[in-house]
Formats: sequence, structure tokens, C-alpha cells
Amino acid sequence: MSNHLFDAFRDRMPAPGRTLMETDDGRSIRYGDMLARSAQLAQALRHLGVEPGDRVAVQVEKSPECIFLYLACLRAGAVFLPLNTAYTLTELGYFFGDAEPRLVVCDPARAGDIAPLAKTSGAVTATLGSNGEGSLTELAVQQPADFDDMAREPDDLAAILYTSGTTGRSKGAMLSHENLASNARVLAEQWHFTRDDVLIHALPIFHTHGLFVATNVALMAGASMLFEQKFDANRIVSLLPRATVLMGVPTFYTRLLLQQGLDAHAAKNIRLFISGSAPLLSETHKAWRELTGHAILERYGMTETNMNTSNPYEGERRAGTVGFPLPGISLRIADPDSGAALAQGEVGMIEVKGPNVFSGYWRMPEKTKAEFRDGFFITGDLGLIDADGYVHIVGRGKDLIISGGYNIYPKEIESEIDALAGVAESAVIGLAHPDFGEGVTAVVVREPASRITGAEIVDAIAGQLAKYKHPKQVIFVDELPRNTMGKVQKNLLRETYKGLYDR
Ligand code: MCA
Ligand code: AMP
Repeated sequence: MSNHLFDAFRDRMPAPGRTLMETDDGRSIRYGDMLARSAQLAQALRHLGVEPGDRVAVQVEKSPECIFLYLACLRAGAVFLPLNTAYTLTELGYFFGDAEPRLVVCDPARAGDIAPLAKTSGAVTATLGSNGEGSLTELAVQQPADFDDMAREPDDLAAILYTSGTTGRSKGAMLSHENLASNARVLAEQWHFTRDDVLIHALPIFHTHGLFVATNVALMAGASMLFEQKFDANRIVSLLPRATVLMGVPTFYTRLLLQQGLDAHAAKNIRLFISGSAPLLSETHKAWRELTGHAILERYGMTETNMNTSNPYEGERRAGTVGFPLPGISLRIADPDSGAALAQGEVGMIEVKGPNVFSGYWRMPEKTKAEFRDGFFITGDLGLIDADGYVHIVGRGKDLIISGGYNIYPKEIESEIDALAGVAESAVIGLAHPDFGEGVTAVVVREPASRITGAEIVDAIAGQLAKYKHPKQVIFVDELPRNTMGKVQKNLLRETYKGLYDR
């Protein structure tokens, strides 16, 4: 019997003694350890009543054990549901209610708050701390270190990742074993990954970039990772000589450019720098090339689709573009309204089709239907294909802010702000920000007698929304600009306040 994704990793696994990860606290984890630990955790999941198809919701700090837990879920046939550590209890309550996990795994320090919440959704809770401690590990260490992997077909669910939407409610993107396997395979090939690669992994592991692009690709190649708890620019520079690849969001690169010691010599063992999750400014691409001699390879993807395009490994990595559709993936530019295919060079909606594209939103068949046409997924990104075939992303057809690689939907923040006493209405926009790419900014109209301050607004939403979603600045105005249809003209607001975060 085969387990589609885990077998793909297993088939390419190097000798068990080879290193899979080195952590920043000096631990060295071998491939053989990964097999044993994920087997014990799969046994533990079974003890906790997790059956194939059950969701396992996980909000824990980054650790090798969390990767083992992800792999254990695959092996047990469960559906891994990672959650950003910044999510508040209010946000978690929604995810638990929607996904109805069988098991919730959280940090021991948060268990007092999370366990009762999990219980109301019918889940049991186990704990896993950043050093691997907790009740889940206590149970796992008592288990045998082998496990008969559950049979999983290509279309079976491997993971659900929540992504916010322009209309408020977060949607669970259902990703199958084949969605993840096909993408990891194609990326490992395109980026020439081998067992000799050492990837600096400093991304969080609860989103597509850190979990699937970085970890799955390393596993698919049998490579090893320098596994960092979090991104620390100074430390990354010191790790460069020991690594061959770095993956990051544009904020990694802009922060690294400010570091002492980053130059061609420091980067001489690196064969590839990769960027994604947000637009990499051409000026960052240029500055990086001048300083290190390397052209950053930019690629483009989404939670719903994994990676769609990549600049070439060999050949020109063109700044300001996201490269070519990956092998096996069709990408077209369509008229946003009619869906008619547009000619080369014209700007329209980017739509994609391929084995990477998810099967739909969890328990939202209508929303799923609305986001596909002719078998293509409508990304919400506006772009064009140039005369040489490079895809350019030129804007967004969706009201979205990307801050430091995290996607933030203004509607979610506006709803919270509008509900506050003293606020008449608000518009949340993203403005160019030197560190985060875009800075979340709230433009607020107070009720006539209200004196509510920006700090009070941020305090009031703190319990509701993860910190990275909080406005970096609140601006008060007498009224919001509207068009004749009554729609707030966010483009005018962005124009008015465009220099707000200039250094
Ligand atoms: C932290 N803060 C942020 C962000 N991160 N605010 C806005 N946007 C952010 N991204 C807040 C903190 O809460 C803190 O608030 C203050 O900013 C400064 O924190 P700092 O220590 O500087 O931040 P950090 O811990 O260094 O984090 C910055 C970071 C991190 C390294 C850029 O955000 C990060 O790892 N981003 C990567 C996200 C990612 O993996 N995205 C991929 C999504 P205070 O000072 O008030 O306490 S997957 C995806 O998009 C797809 C599909 C794809 O294509 O890859
Ligand atoms: P997510 O919510 O994490 O699925 O984010 C997906 C979105 O991130 C895409 O729809 C794009 O808007 C954006 N994105 C990802 N990679 C890039 C990139 N290289 N350039 C511009 N935008 C990107």
C-alpha cells in the first residue's frame, strides 16, 4: 500500500545517517531520526483517536518536532492544519469551529486557554513546545519507532491551509497529496536541488512558503537544512558560508542588505537565492546583484496553488518578473469580466491550471465554484506575459495587503475597527514600507463627538486580530473619498499618503 506524498519523500531519502536538519541550538537531526520520530508520533496520533481524514490543527512554535508531526499526519492519513502562532483565541475559535479537528496541538503555555476552546469544537488537545517538550512527545516516546503508513491516494487530502478572503471569512484551502508532491518534485528539479544542498530555513512553518516550498523541496531532494527558529539577519550572514541555498520573503533580502559583512565572499558557497510571497523590488534585485554577484530567483505562488511560476535556474532571471509557468502548469491571462483569453502583452487576470491547483475550499462549494472558470483557478492577481514569455504581476484584482510576506485582507481589519464605539467608518490600505514592503494603515472617520485615538483603536482590536495585522499607523479624516457608486476610492487614499513610511 502506498502513501502518496510520504512515499515520494521516502523514495528519495538518502542514507539514514545523513543530516536532515541542524538547529540553531546545536541539535543535529538525521533522516533516520525523522523516520523514527514521525513513526512514534503517528502511533501517538492513533492513540489520541485520529483516523484517516481527521484534521489535526497545530499552533506551535517552530521546531523539528513540528516537522515530524506534519510527516506523522501524512503517514497516519490525517489532514495537517497549521496555524500562525500570532493568531488570537478569537481567530483560533473560528478555525476550530470551521475545520472541526479531532486533535488540536498547541504550545504548553497556551494550553490553558486553547484546550477549552478546542473542546467546544469536539477536539482533544495535546501540547508541543518549542524544545519538543509536551504531552504529545510524552505519549510519542512510549510508542514503537515504526508505523505501517496508511494508504493515501494522490487525491486524498494532505493539508488544509486557511487563507483570508476579500469578503471576510477565512477559507480552508484543501491540498491533496498530489498537489504537494507534484509541486515539490517540479521545484526540486527546476532549482537543481540535490542531496548535497544545505538550505537556510528561517521561514515560519505554518504557511506554504516555509512548509511546502522550503521543507517539501528539501525532503524531495534528500537535502539538509539549517533550521532557524526565526529570521535574524545577522545570524543568516554568518550561516551563508555553510549553506548552498537561501529562501526568503523580500523583507529577508532588504534586511540582509543592511547587514555588515554581506558581500560576494560571504555568499561564495551559495548557489541560489530564492524570493517569493511578495513582490521583490527591482532595486532590491539590483542591489543584491551588485553586492553579492547573485541574481535572486523570484517565483510566484499562492496557498491555493503552491508555486505557479519561476524565473529560470539557467538563463536570465529578470527583475520585476516572476518568470515562466512551471512544467505541467498552464497559465493564462484572461479578461477579468468575460474570462476571454487576452493577447500577449495585455494586462488581465492571471488564471492557472495544473496538478498543483487545490481541490477547493473546505465546506465552501459555492465559493470554490466562483473562483474557477474553464478549469482554471482565478488567482485575483493581475498580470501580463511579455514577448519573451516572462510573467509580470502588475497589480491585484483583490483588496489585499502583503506585509513582510504575510497576507492581510483589509476587510477583516475594517470590520473590527468599524464595530468600535466612536468610529463612523474606516478604510484600511497598504502603503509602501521600507521593511515590510507594505505597511498596514487605517484611515478612520470618527463619530461626531468622538475623540478616540489611534492607540485606543489598536488596543481595542488587539484581542481579535494577530499582531502583524495591526495598523502601523492610524490616520483620521473627516470623510472617505468615494466614487459616484459610493465605493471608497482606496487608490486616492494610497496616493495621498504614499510617503508615510519613507525612511
Ligand atoms: C512581525 N511583525 C510584523 C510582521 N512580522 N508586522 C507586519 N508584518 C509582518 N510580516 C510585527 C511584530 O509583531 C512586531 O510588533 C514588529 O512587527 C517587529 O517585529 P520583528 O521582530 O521585526 O519581526 P520579525 O519577527 O523579525 O518578523 C519579520 C519577518 C516575519 C521575518 C519578515 O514577518 C516573517 O518571517 N515573514 C515571513 C512570512 C511568510 O512566511 N510568508 C509566506 C506566506 P511589535 O514591535 O509591535 O511587537 S506563504 C505565501 O505567501 C505563498 C503562497 C508564497 O508565495 O510563498
Ligand atoms: P497567500 O495568501 O499566502 O496565498 O498569498 C498569495 C499571494 O501572494 C498571491 O496571490 C500574490 O498576490 C502574492 N505573491 C506571491 N508571490 C509573489 C511574487 N513573487 N510577486 C508578487 N506577488 C506575489
